[in-house]
Amino acid sequence: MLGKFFSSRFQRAEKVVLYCLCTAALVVAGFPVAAGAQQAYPDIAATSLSGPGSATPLQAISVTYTIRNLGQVDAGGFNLGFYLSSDSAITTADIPIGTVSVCGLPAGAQLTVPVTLTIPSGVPMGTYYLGMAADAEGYVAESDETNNSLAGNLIQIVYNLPDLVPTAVSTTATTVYTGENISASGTVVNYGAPIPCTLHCYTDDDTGEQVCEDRVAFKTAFVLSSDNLLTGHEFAYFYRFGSIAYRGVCGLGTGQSTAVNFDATVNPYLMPGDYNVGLIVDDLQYPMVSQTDVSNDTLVGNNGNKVTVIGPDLVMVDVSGPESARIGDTINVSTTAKTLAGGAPTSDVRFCICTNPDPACTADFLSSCIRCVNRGMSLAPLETSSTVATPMTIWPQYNTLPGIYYIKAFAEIGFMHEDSWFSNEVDRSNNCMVGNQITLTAP
Ligand SMILES: [Ca+2]
Ligand SMILES: [Ca+2]
Ligand SMILES: [Ca+2]
Repeated sequence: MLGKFFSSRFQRAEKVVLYCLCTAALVVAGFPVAAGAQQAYPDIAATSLSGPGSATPLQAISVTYTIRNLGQVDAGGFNLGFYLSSDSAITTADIPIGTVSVCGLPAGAQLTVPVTLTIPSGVPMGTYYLGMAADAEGYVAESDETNNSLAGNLIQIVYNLPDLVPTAVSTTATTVYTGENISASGTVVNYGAPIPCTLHCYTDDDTGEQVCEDRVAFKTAFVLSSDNLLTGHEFAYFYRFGSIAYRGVCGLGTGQSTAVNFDATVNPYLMPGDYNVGLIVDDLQYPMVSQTDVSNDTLVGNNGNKVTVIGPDLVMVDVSGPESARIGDTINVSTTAKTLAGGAPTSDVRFCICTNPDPACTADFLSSCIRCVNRGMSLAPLETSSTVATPMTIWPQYNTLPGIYYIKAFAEIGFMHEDSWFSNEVDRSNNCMVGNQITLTAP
């Protein structure tokens, strides 16, 4: 009995064999059914089962079995399930490895047809009973329900390589802002061959002493995913923009599990929306461990609960500079901005001297400007204000005339990726500000 954990765990790995065996395929055997017996019900009985003595995960195995109808009444359709069990009592809580649908079994008939089953990945290394159970769902009312399951020969599940499987991932966070921290935890199991933990030793440049630390055998990664499919995409995305949380693991023995805890920063450029939490073992693109199965390296968890990510909204609060300057002078201008929602650690501020005082934050806000400089600005999530001051030279450009100008500032959050501009800001209409007038005089 391996319990419900394994039963649900292997549900997706179960290879359901759906073909129907009808009367033409039956071998009606001459075993005796007592004449005049009073059985008014069918009686399906599992009478023999055999398969190979060993197998590896994902291997197809050939299994031979016999079921009989010992009753005097024909049995209707039912399912025949095959299992791996740690003991000789075969139940549906064991690890399912396949199902055969049987259309029906006439009274006195027996069915002997070899079936090919696939050992699912993630079955812990070890020795199991090959098992079968007929009509576990109880479609057929029988005179004897106790003879429907049978343990066959022992089968050893062997691994030549490790098989890492994420088995849990969750967070208590329900809403997070971009740039904010999110904690999560997960569990990783190695069902396959052991991964040894080795030491990495080096000489500390500062102290000259030898330092030894655990060598990372593989990495685990916590991700937020907009869908249920964790692919290399998320991994590459977080790699590139640096907000994935990794956790290195030194080694993991056969059947061992390890907890991995993450303190992650939500990518400041993540698009607002609802996300699933996901756990990835090893690196999907640059794996550190050779495994028997990499198709089970990802898990979407949190019991279906999503995390709502709220994007940034940068708001200009102030912009100012001197009220007069000579063309060619260096002046100092400054601006203050804050975020009303998520963080914006790397926004860009553009300071300009412009002729048009129009404050409307539209595409041509800066079109009348004679001189601009860009500066980076960092903003933490929520209500944090940050001031950036920068010197700016009013170069005597050929068309710069003395007169009245306006100091303007425009900030934006986003990034360039493959020649396209991406911004996750909720509202960009409040990113512009017109400051004081500045009177420029001839150089
Ligand atoms: Ca029976
Ligand atoms: Ca794996
Ligand atoms: Ca904004």
